[in-house]
Amino acid sequence: MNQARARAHTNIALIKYWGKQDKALFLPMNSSLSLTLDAFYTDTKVTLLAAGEKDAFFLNGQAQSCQEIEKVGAFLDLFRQASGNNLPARVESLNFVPTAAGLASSASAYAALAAAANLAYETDLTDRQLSTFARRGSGSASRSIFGGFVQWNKADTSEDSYAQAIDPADWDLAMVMVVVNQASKKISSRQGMDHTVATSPFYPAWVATAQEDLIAIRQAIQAHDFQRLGEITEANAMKMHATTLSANPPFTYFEPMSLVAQDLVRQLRDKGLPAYFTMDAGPNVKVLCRASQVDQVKSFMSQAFDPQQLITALPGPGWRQLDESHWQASLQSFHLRNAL
Ligand code: 2P0
Repeated sequence: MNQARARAHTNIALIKYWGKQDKALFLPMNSSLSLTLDAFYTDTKVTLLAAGEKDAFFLNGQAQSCQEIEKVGAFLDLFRQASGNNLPARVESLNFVPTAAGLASSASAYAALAAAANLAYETDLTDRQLSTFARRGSGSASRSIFGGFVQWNKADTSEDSYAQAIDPADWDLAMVMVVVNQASKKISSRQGMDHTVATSPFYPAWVATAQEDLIAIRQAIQAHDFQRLGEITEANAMKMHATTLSANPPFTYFEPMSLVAQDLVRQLRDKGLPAYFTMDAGPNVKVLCRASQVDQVKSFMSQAFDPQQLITALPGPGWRQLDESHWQASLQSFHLRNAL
């Protein structure tokens, strides 16, 4: 029986992926760059079934709907085609991305599924190829194959649009998630980016300048220049959000408390503490700061946010294989966490 398990961590983009040039292949309009985080991850087990059985999908111990099984099945088809092994599979996933964190889990979910499927179907992909497969589930999943700072390249062909590790990010960095609202977003990132590409007159400027931002942030990372890293991160996020405000009809992911969090981060800087924010397709604010200053950042943000709304994450690793004893430990800790 072919069976494999893998873990992949989530990531937050500092240079955002925002818009697709090919929706079917998930080819992005611009290259992006992210930081993989240690605190949030997905563990996935893929077990090949006998011919004639049907794909099955369990998320957090719950059997999923036909629609979800079809989505996972379509993703597994990539591995079935590549391996020539057409057997169906049972997929079990445990999401250690707490709902309370209000973070999307599609990046870690598809990266873990791709990594486990690659082992179970014996596709023998390199990590670079694996990132192109993960991308076909969700664009940002391409980046979760790797740890630290990761770049995902824009390209015109599927095999060339891969992610690659840039820097292990082992230099006094952290992210504090400010959970403004944990409800799921009204406009998904997929809908939001498509609508923006189609209607915002600012969109061409986004594409043109994202490349400049990418080059500049690569230099800041290489020089371990935290201030530049933060400035580029914050400006790039605001530029992405400006394209939503200029879409037709316009929309925004900002909520009143998102603006409060942004303002507190600016005040921190005015006080001489380097901290910068970014936001994705939702209202939560992620504060990039020095790991050694997390306590000060949290204490300052606690003027407006409860302690449980402030979650710390450090740079995290790329995907890794889990053995059955790890999987069992993972199941136990999942149930323990949810029993509390
Ligand atoms: C990012 N986001 O670079 C950007 C910034 C949200 C805002 O990647 O349609 O779930 O599945 O490729 O990867 C979230 O979008 O979108 C995302 P699909 P995905 O992190």
